[in-house]
Amino acid sequence: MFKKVLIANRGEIALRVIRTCKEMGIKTVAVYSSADADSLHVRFADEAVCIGPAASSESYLSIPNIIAAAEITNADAIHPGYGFLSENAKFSRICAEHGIKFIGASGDQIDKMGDKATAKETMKEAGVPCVPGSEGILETYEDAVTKAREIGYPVMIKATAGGGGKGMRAILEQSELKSAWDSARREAAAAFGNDGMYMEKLILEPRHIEIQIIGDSFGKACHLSERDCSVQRRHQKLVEETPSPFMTDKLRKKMGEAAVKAAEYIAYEGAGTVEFLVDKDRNFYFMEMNTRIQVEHPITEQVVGFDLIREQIKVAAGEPISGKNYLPQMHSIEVRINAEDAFNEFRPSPGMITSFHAPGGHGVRLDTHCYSGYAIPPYYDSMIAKLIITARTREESLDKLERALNEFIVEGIKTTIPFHQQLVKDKMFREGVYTTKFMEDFVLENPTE
Ligand code: MV4
Repeated sequence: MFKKVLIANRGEIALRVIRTCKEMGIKTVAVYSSADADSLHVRFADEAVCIGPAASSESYLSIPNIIAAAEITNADAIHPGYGFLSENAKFSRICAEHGIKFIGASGDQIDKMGDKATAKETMKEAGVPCVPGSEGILETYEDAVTKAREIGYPVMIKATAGGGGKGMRAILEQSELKSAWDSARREAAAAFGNDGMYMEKLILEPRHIEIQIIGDSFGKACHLSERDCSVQRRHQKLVEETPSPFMTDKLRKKMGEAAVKAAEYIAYEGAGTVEFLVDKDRNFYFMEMNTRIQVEHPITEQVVGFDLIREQIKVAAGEPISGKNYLPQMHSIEVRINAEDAFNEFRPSPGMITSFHAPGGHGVRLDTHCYSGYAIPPYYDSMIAKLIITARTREESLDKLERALNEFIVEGIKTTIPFHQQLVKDKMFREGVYTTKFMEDFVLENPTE
């Protein structure tokens, strides 16, 4: 087992990893930017190294600075958390070259899944269901016209370097294709320096349902059931729950088997997520694979009963997995609390938290790095807490969520708590009949108007 793990991240996930390391008797090294000197991850780690100024590009994204911190402190592994360098193939390879275990995917696996057209081809080879569409990249606009006719409108074009909706366009009829093609390519070139595009049949009002998997260094993988992440706004997840209200035992078995097949085909090592689009008839299609621990991993931990960070560390250290799959024994829901003004387009609201009271009680877990007197820096993402509720049924979870939100006090900044308080009372949400289109139709009432 590792003796010392460096956590190449900040915020709640850095704390989350430190906690598990402590329970496992592993020493921890925090790294921090000058904007995070007062952060709890710095306080709670055994050692802390300042790796640069506030700008992420010169601190949390600086490979030389992080490797230097690991070498100085003699860390034998690096946990990257999510975001930042967690899906950076170059960083994974550089860690390996320095004899530091990267607790995550190999450079080759990250490369394979990071290029979406390649990922899709690989999954098709593995026998995982994919949306009908182009085989690989479309070379010219004329190729796109031909392919769209062949697939049949409506279609979607996607940037191969994309993800998170950038460089992606829905096209309902041929008259829209030219301008969509040009603007998506331009957007992809500017955002990723890669304007490669591929095409798929458009799935109307899909659900976003993902399967958590874990693979070991012996080529064996298992799944830990699904998370429904359909409640999103501009490709930012707001709420995740498991089991999905749309799931059936039969569909879970099929999607779970497909996700395990995907992982074993590439001999995936570590925790990963296979994302699927699910249509109204419960057909499911591979969308993307995330080669990292995700923000929403706690709901899975709550319903299967174990610590995913511990499992990540164990497989990274060469331990085998048990080999069986895990089904949800409870219901769990996570709401992301962001320092944002929900009544003003979810505009970021950084600044000093003057008062902070965490909700508690049975079935309530709060993963956060915040406290009264903590100043949220403006340089990083706006998530300040994850409220994770667990109960025997969805109904009990939602009642408990409503109760917990009502006792959650954050003063000094705007948060998305008021949004969640309205969401939890929404009829459609309560009934569990929501798709990725849900937030487009959701009307938030502004109590001050
Ligand atoms: C789609 C789709 C419909 N049909 N692909 C959005 C992010 C990117 N990773 C893939 N996305 C989509 N791909 C086909 N063929 C609809 C979406 C989509 C979406 C997917 C998951 C969650 C939220 C979404 C919001 C808008 C569009």
